[in-house]
Amino acid sequence: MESAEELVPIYDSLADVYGGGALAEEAHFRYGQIKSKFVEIYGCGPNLFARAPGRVNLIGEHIDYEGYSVLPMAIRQDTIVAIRKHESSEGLGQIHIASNLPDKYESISFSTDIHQEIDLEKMVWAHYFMCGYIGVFEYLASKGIDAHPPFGLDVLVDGTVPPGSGLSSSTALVCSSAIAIMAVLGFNFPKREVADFTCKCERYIGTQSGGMDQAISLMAKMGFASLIDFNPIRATDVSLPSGGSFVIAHSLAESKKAVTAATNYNNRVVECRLAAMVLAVKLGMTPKEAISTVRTLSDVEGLCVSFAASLGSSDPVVAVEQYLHEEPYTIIEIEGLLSESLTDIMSDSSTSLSVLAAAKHFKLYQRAKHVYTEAKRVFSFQEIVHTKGSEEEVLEKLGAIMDASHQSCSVLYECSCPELEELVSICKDLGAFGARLTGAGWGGCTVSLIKENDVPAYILSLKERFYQSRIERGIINRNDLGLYVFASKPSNGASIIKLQW
Ligand code: NG1
Repeated sequence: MESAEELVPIYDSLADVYGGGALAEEAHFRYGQIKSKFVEIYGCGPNLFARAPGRVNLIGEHIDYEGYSVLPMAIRQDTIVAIRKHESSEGLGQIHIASNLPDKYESISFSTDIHQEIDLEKMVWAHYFMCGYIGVFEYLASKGIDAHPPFGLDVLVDGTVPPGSGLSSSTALVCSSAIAIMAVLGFNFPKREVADFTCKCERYIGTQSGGMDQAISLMAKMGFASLIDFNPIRATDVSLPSGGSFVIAHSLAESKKAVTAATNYNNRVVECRLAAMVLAVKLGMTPKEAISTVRTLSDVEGLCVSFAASLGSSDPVVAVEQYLHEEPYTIIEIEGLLSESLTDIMSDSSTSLSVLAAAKHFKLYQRAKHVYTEAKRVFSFQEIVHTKGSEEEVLEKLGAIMDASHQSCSVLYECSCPELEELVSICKDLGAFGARLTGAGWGGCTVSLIKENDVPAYILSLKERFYQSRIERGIINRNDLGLYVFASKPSNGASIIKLQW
């Protein structure tokens, strides 16, 4: 169990972060290059580095924002932020942010105003850094710490988590930025609290995200996946099944979560909230009570389970099947059930109002059924990992849960896309025990479970069956294939790095 008060670790050796041998050497080379680039841009070296990993979610999709536990692991791909705080003699200055890929991610400057708002109309990549910046100062203020004046910063970002891949490149950037800012101001805080405030501040980008990505990025331990619980955030180590390996493969469809939030990600958050309120009313709450007390499906699980118990079951889905209908709900129907207009109910959230403006109807039955069944799959997965069956038997059972999760994401939650469907079906054809989309979906990656010894042959076949035609069509470069399909061991969580060169 992760200690609640464990601070973000500070390392002076890259072997502590990445493991020893060739991995540490490779990291040394990378950090050396970042430092040289920093000097080239800003004329002197950074004060420190911070890094935060991406993650792959093994099971538990689209349920973190409903308050349910999830089971991800950190991957070796990460984002590094090199940072220097301006001296007081340099005046209050500005925040200068550059990247290792200047052609794709242009340099940009922001004011040091700690109350500035993110301009959602003009999205730029460095807004994720600014989410972290605003988040740190809000957190400091909540603790009664006055960190004024906010000195200018020079920043260089180097990332290896593929963007729009469902591997949480956005969170790797927000978390590494927040930690770098915190550290360069001379602070360190418990990982759990950093996970909590980075989850809140990433929402300034316009998505109503749950807390899975920030929690695993901060609290991951090398060699383990984690069961992440919420309210309060907790991480429990989960050993992965022996003999199995998780292979991550990109569908090459980019998942633009922030841009499509009103119709995709935030739409699902709103649909779940509506489903929860309608269930609450059907199960006996007054509309007023439901509107003021119910936000998520976990808030009404108790009511659903009590209803199920009256029919001899303990499954909340029984209530969903009884009280929600499969045909999509119109706004008028839901307003009739809740006796209030949806725009009034959601008036405290501009991103929810954007969902209402974009939506024609709401699939409450399907979304609620996905959430309750997926929440159960997380615990079944964790239980099976800990059982003592034969290696093959354990992998088969885990694979079946992953397949069921994909089916539910695809059919009930509708967060898949043709490229993900094609890739999942190829993974299954090639003998994966299980294969599913991972992360938000609507593009991005799949994760599949296969025998460890079969990894090289499996990846080779995936290349032939899925990627070869895309290489021929010029969609990707053959030399970049390693970025799109790889097996990953669970890596370390975020850290502050102070190197003696
Ligand atoms: P990705 O795939 O990284 O965009 C998103 C959310 C998670 C979770 C998953 C779906 C963010 C930062 N992350 O992840 O909280 O809801 O989708 O399970 O929004």
